[in-house]
Amino acid sequence: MDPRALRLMVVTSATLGPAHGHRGVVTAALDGGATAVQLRAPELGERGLLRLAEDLALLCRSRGVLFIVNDRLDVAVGSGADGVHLGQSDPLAGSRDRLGPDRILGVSVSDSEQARTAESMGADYLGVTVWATPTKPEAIGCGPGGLREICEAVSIPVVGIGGIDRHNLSLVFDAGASGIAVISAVAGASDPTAAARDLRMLIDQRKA
Ligand code: TZP
Repeated sequence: MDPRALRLMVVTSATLGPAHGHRGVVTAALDGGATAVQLRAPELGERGLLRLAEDLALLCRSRGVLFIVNDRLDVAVGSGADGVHLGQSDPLAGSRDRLGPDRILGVSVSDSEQARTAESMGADYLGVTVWATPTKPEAIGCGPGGLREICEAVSIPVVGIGGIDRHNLSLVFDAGASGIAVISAVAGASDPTAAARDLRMLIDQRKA
């Protein structure tokens, strides 16, 4: 896949900070120049999630921005999303077949071995927790050094996540990542559109 589509992935939260709601976060992300949006709504049941994902898939498509559903492969396929992001506890075997060849498969990994396995099972990109974050306390960060090892182990794009903001994003790109995924830095901002625009500008400056 084109790694440029992963430069700035905004992950939604309905509860963080000022709580703009999933749609509010997505609208702000699109207006602020996010290149990808990931719907992460563990609080929603199947029907509510599907309805929201259908709405957001159309919205993102109309703006030419990648739309990924977290965890729920069935919802990703049923809603017309561009892809799904799975964790290590989600069943990876068979996911590529169920998604079909055109949808994007993202997989969270925390070391080089998991990274190579995910790549061999058809992942299009990898997500790596770089720093510990209150947003997902159970996620263990591997630091910029661990991220670099993973980036060097695979040939698919890698996205850093976890505690990333305007002050530390350069360390993530220095380690070889193609992009960053953020929750607090956009969804938790008082002005999420301005926050996304700021991150996008900093990333583009680096990549120029
Ligand atoms: N996966 C690993 S860390 C994380 C997820 C979903 C949360 C990232 O949130 P934040 O607020 O950008 O640190």
